[in-house]
Amino acid sequence: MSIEIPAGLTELLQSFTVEVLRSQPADLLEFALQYFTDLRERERGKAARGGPGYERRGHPRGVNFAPEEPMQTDSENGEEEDDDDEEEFVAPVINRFTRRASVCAEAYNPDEEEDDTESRVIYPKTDDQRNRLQEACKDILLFKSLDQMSQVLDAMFEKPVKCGEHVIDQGDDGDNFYVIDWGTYDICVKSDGVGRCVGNYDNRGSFGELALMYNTPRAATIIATSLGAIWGLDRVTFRRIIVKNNAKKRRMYENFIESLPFLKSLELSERMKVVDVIGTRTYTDGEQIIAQGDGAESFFIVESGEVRIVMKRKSKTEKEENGAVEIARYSRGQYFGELALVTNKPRAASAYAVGNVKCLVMDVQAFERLLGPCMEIMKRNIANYEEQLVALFGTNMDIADSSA
Ligand code: 1OR
Ligand code: 1OR
Repeated sequence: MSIEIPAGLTELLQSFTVEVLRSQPADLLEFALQYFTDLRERERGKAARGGPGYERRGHPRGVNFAPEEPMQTDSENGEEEDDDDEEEFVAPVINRFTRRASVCAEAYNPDEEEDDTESRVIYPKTDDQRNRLQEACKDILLFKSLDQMSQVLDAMFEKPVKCGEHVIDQGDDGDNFYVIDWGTYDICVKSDGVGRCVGNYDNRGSFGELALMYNTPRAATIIATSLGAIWGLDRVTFRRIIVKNNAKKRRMYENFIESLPFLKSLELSERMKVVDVIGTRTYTDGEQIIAQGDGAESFFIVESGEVRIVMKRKSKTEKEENGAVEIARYSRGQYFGELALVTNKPRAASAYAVGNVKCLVMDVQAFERLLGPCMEIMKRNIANYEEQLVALFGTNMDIADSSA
């Protein structure tokens, strides 16, 4: 006598098991009760709304669990938005390398895009992978102040990279956003048929957000210059979480960014792109924000609080330091950390928080890509530094050598 396994049972139990392993509940029975109650509620809700995702797919709700594949629901099916539907449980599976049929420079309107209700991708991870992923993501500006960070981490998958591999090719459709775990990568841009390397990543950072944010072809080619590994985040999850968060950021920062005199050479749309790529960092009283002599990766705008800029000088003949001098103080709306990015030299001074400080932060690639039109204003200011340097330290040494 053979026992027939009811359709959907395996998937149902697998998705439940995955949620248990992911959530590690203290009370399994209570969790199971909640899980299946939620599931039933959602099924009823879907049925009441016409349930487009499921009917079209023609399979029972549940997970096609395969360790190598993500578990995901279809989010591009035109369902209603539902920001609060955080606990969606999973269903099958798209190929993460599936490319969009076409792209164009669509208007930026996340509210019309992928919804929240059916988009959960989960790549199971070992403890080691999760730790490495968390470390790699902790300074990623696009991930700052996200409510759904655990969903982002769940959805990321590891991808080993060979030296010489093109991780992204300029002109392609955007499939994934990438965070660097380790390895070095060149950024190459081709224009008028001539390709050139315009920058690089050294064991940290992220790339591949532009094509996903703006539905445009890839703007650059990213080539691994060593062995390495990266973490990918699929386009659908990226748009569902990051692009939606960007809409919130635009609402929060639009007026502030509009009010900044040093950005006034930018078009409105360019200023909004600045908002899209910034992250916020907070500091407590006395905390160091920048260390003189360090390599530079970021540019800062003070949102609240006060920042002290302090410079140590060593005389050219003696090796001792001449002591630290406070050279500037910045408050809301003022920027710092541009000098090292413009001159490609180490940080010329240190920056410390006075009281609690919140800064908007932009990475060097975004700074170079977006703030070109503001360079005149910044360079004029840098010329002022030179004059002040002479006045303060009685030297006309190159300002960017001040860490020497
Ligand atoms: P994407 O989805 O367009 C290529 O795929 C990625 O390269 C892009 O997202 C960015 O994440 C990353 N211009 C364009 N893309 C850049 C640049 C860049 N830097 C990094 N990416 N720059 C201007 C070049 C004229 C900045 C160079 C430092
Ligand atoms: P950074 O990337 O070199 C330190 O990191 C930042 O301190 C620097 O960019 C500027 O944004 C900021 N000379 C050099 N850097 C200064 C100065 C400065 N003031 C602020 N920064 N001078 C002060 C002029 C009032 C001249 C030196 C005496």
